Amino acid sequence: MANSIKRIRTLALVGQSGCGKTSLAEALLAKAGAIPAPGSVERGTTVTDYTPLEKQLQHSLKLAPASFDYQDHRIHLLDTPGYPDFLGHALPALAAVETAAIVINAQNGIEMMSGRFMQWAQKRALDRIVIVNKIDAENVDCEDVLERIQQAFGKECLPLNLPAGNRSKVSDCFFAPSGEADFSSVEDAHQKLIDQVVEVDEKLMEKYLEKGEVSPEELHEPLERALREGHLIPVLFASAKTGAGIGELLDVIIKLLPNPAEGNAPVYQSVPAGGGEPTELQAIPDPGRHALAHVFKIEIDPYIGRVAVFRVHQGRLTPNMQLFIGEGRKPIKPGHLYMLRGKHQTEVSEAIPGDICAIAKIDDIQFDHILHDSAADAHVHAKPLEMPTSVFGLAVQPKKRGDEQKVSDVLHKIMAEDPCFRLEHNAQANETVMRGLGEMHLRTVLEKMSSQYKLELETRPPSIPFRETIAAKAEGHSRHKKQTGGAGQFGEVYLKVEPLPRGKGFEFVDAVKGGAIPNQFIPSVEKGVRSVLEHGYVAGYPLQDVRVIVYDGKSHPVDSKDVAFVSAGRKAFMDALAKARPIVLEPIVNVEITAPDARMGDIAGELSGHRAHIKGSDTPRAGIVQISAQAPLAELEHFPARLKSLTAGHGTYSLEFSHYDPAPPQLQQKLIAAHKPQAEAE
Ligand SMILES: Nc1nc2c(ncn2[C@@H]2O[C@H](COP(=O)(O)OP(=O)(O)O)[C@@H](O)[C@H]2O)c(=O)[nH]1
Ligand SMILES: [Mg+2]
Repeated sequence: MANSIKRIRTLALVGQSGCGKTSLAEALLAKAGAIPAPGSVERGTTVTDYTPLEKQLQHSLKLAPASFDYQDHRIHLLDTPGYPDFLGHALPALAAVETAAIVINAQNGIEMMSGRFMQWAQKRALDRIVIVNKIDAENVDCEDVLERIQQAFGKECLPLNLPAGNRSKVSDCFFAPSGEADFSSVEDAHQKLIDQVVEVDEKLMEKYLEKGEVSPEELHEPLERALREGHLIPVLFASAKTGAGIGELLDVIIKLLPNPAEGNAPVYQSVPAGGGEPTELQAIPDPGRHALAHVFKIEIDPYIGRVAVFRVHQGRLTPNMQLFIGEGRKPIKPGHLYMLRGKHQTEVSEAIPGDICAIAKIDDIQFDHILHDSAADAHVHAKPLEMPTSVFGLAVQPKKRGDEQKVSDVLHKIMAEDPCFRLEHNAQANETVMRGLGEMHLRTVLEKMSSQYKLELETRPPSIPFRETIAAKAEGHSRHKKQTGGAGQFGEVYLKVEPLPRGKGFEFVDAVKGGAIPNQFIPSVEKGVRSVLEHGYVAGYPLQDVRVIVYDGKSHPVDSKDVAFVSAGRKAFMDALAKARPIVLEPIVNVEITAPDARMGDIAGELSGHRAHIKGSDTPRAGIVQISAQAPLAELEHFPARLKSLTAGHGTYSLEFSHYDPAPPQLQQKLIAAHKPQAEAE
């Protein structure tokens, strides 16, 4: 058992689907003796693809920790899904580890997700290694793959070992560089590694230049620094299938990869109680301090209930301590702490910095929560995980009447597990919309509903989330006066409206001088103004990117009341909107398409027929084209079906919200006209 943080290693396996992450996890677990033999993705016998749906679909759908011991070290390995649709389950892994291992499929070379994970890991200042897997496969050219890696990710990508014996094993280039290699030479690769590492340490560099060699001990600290600074990105060759390079990979993990004290410490933020700018806060990997742990995964198992998986960054967690959940004041007692290996749980007596563990059955713990043991840390938050926006939507409705509550419960469970899955209720259209990253994401949710919970849903494209804004400045005025027998109502408001830059939302400015509207009525005016926002002015859509400046008005010593100013505020705002050239905005999305390159022309034609604008295309590998485009979401309703038929099912795509743009005049008129009869009926 590793009782010291120096003997802990944390590592996330990330990369394109199918590159072999789950199989690598099997190979590592088996080599370390944690399981008797590697399981197989095809047979559904792997440790990390343990859910029924993963076994059925034969690919990973969620993040899965696999913790195991190897030579007196504890390794916390995180397996992640590789499809862009499941990024909500993959990106959180990067918040829990010192090292990101970007896995590359030797058959395919660099794929779309390889590059994206490389960037995300760099942004979070993680140490990075590249694992080239499947070196055993037919027609693999490892030399070419290495060249492509260096072209794409830089010359700091240097091999720590090289394929040998016609790709049946690997030869070490760092510790004992003496073997043969299929290409290049072990000595040459060794030289390049040392040259690269000593560059970060001037003194060592001098010594090296003088004496021509340095000892492995002297290299340790500079190597850690080179990894931390991204000055060295080791490349390792392996085959999860034959086991080539797996023992070597384990050795590199314990000998060279950083322990939790050696990586770049994660950045937390302390957000002041009343709101305001957060201050940065460095967690200190010391078991003697206050405890800080970050919940990066929630899983709701139909039998076990809620399991919260966290990474300890500071202090020590024990089963019987009092823990606070984020800003909550009510302490909890974990009761049991578990270390996970897929669905297998092992009870442990403590968790120290670097450990990845779980607590079960505490329903208040949510994704991204901080667990801590000091009221002083109530305002500590994790540095935000930048997640892609979920724009792909489906309006859903249970097939069976009476299932509404059950469906809603299950959808909320799925939402608790997946930060990229959202539910919206569109009151205008009276529809429940689920939103995700792509078609596959939502189809998987539907399959899970059906297979695990026996709930069937009807789906249709959702209404498009149009918005309204104004295109000009204008003034508005309203006087609310009522004299009905006894007490009267009086309030008068003058205001101006101005367009704000796109995406700025709404601003209310109180510029009233000399108490023309008494202070206590300003919130009423604001309430009246805000009451217009939800349903907009011309077409019934939420209004945004508008500033309202209330600058004058009148009150009455007896008759002025809240209701009078709410009403005057609302009407003055409507008066201004009528003159401020109100327009409808439509959502524009980034579309990334991967398809056989022979279909490029058809896809481009399909896109430009729908007001899309093609930004670029790329050929990541022979026969495959990647197209980036921007398109109005309103035009993409039939795109999934079209792409499927154009590519015989081989095309994939993902959507990402970009921005709002004014809708073209014809569409504006259509939407306004569709709203009119309703408005008149009100
Ligand atoms: N030939 C060969 N096939 C592999 C290797 N590793 C994984 N595979 C196969 O590649 C496919 C995808 O593997 P999987 O581990 O699910 O990839 P993941 O999506 O990255 O988790 C499966 O059919 C595996 O059996 C390998 O080293 N060599
Ligand atoms: Mg997998």
